[in-house]
Amino acid sequence: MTRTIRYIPGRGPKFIWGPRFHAGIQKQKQMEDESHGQDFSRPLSLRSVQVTDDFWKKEMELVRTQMLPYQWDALNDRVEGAAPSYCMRNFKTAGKKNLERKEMGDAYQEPSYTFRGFEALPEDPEHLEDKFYGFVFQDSDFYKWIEAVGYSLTQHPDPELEKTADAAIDIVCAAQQEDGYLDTYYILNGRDKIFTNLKDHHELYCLGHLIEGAVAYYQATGKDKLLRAAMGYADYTAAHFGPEKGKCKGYPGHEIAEMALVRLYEATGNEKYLNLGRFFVDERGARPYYFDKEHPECVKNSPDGLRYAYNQAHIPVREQDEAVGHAVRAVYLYAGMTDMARITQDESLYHACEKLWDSMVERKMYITGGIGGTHIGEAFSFNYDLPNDTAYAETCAAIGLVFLARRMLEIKPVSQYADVMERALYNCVLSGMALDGRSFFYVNPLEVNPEACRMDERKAHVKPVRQKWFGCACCPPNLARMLSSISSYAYTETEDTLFVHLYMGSIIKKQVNGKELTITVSSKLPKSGQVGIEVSGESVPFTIALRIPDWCGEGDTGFSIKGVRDSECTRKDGYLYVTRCWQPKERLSLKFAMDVKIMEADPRVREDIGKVAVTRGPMVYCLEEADNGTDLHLLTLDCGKEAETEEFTVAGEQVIAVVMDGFRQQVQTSRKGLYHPLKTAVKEPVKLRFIPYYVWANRGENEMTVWVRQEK
Ligand code: FUB
Ligand code: ZN
Repeated sequence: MTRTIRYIPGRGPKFIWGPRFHAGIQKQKQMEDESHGQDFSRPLSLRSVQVTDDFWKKEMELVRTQMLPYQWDALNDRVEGAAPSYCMRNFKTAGKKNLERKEMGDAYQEPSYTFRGFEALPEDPEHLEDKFYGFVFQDSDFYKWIEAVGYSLTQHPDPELEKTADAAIDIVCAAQQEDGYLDTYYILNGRDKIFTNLKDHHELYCLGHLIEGAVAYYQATGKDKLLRAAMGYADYTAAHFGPEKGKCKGYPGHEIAEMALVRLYEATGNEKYLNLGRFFVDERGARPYYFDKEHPECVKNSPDGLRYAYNQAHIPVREQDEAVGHAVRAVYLYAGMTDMARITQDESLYHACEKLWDSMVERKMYITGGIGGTHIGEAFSFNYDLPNDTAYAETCAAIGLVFLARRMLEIKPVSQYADVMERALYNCVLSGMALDGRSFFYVNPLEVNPEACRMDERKAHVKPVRQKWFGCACCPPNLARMLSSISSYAYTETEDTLFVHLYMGSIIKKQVNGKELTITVSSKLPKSGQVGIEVSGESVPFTIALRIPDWCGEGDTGFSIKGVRDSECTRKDGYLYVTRCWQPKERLSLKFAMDVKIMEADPRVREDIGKVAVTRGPMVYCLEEADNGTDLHLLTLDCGKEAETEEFTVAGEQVIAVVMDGFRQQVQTSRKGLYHPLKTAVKEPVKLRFIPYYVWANRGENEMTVWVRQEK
């Protein structure tokens, strides 16, 4: 029998800053040891979750079998027809120079700094010199790749891949300088100018990615060579930056070091790293602006208060309440702020994160979970400015939004964070790669006319087909690390509670009061909304907190659960907390309604007025030319008619398509001239076939649109 639970509000985990609020780090550390996990949940370690899910396991296998080998080739410039990376080449060249320095001793001539532009390309690609090539942050592509390798190895040991990774780590470590410094752009172009252009160059960004990759690889394999390299570079950086007299008061122009340093602190217990991360967070936006010293030209060209908004450094972070500037930088910063708020119990920092979150998701986010409305500066635009055909919606920005959402959930489990996380994952993030894992989108538009991409410079950033690689290849390895660690976004835990944020088939090991439990989750998402949960192991009371997704609707028809008593359930902030002494073989069955929903945007989104989008469960749908013919702008959707769903195959991927009635306006070629007195349009009834957004552009170049005009 299916029954709906009576929910008792007000239960669930405490969310208190409590006496720990504002405690110094020393004190906080001690308190954390005493009560860590009581208030805040943490992601499950990848080792304790085995993903079995039909949908997500397939993505993880795609990373392992296709993306990692393919990307390794790309990093070594071995993909025919793809933009060269030069990433591993730069490390090798830096290692070679290191060796020469050792052999030559005092006779070695250090290069004095020469600027080589963001994308230093060889004059003669056939004969490369021992120089740095590519974007200044090219090192980070390897760091993201090794991070993905680490995650993948925890789920699927692969001695061959590990051997390749170990050899690659040797190459990278050979490039490290004796003092710990490690950034091939400056090692090869001249170390005399290191840390002199924090605003635009990416030494601290590369440090952040090095840390993330090194910790992941260490946690996967127990091998600490890269971790020691990362600590060496972090130590070097900590000796250079900080509040102490005589130290540099700069901070990263492109954020990520903030969250990485928290991670390094958590992995090593060394507070030096936490202090450095906190310094970077606290110093950002302080007056006088640090970047003014580096860039006097900026002082003349833009007013105080707007200056450095691109880098989120226009005002101190605790005063920021609008998401501005470069979207990836922004969400990486906010994720780091959230980590820092959690670990240092900093309530004012957390409240800034809440405001920035609201600014993004209520006024600046696409329905696909994409962020960044303008390609100018790869940035957030003003409120409600969400153009579909010139969208930026960079893959990395959606990934960063997922980072932030999970961190907000750790502090306070409120389902809206998971709703957005899920929206971004199933839509904008997955659209960033082809179904075969071998080509990628950097920009994820919601409307594409391939001719416009070719003919109109304003849309030149929008590609109608995915690319094999990019000179600036931040997105592809970011996808690899996100997908191979997907379970750490699905679940977080406190000592006695398992939070299920995303429904994903998995086998989870969890310790409760020293007893090991196995929780088995089965899920049919995104095809249908059936979920099953079983617990086995010793009988011990604990809580499973189940997110009730925003898309399923309320009441009996939206969500039902079998296998629990009312008295075992409470509901808070969009989660159903089921607390009981779980008996072996007891099964919880959940059913979330997955009706097709016709969505409209807030009328302040000018681009979408009069238009609708089709969604089903977490999936956003789109029309593609391959199914609906050309000139998609001539189509209207009859929203009054029932939607049908059917199994459909797109380039080998089984999906649920939505079929609805609509019309195609006829072009009256007999009418001369561009403009005419208004006449009732001539329309022909048509069936519209919508496919999930993430599978678009897998059948060659063609038109696509998410938003479709509503039939009057
Ligand atoms: O600057 C490093 C990365 O390159 C950014 O995160 C992306 O937006 C791209 O510009
Ligand atoms: Zn990117």
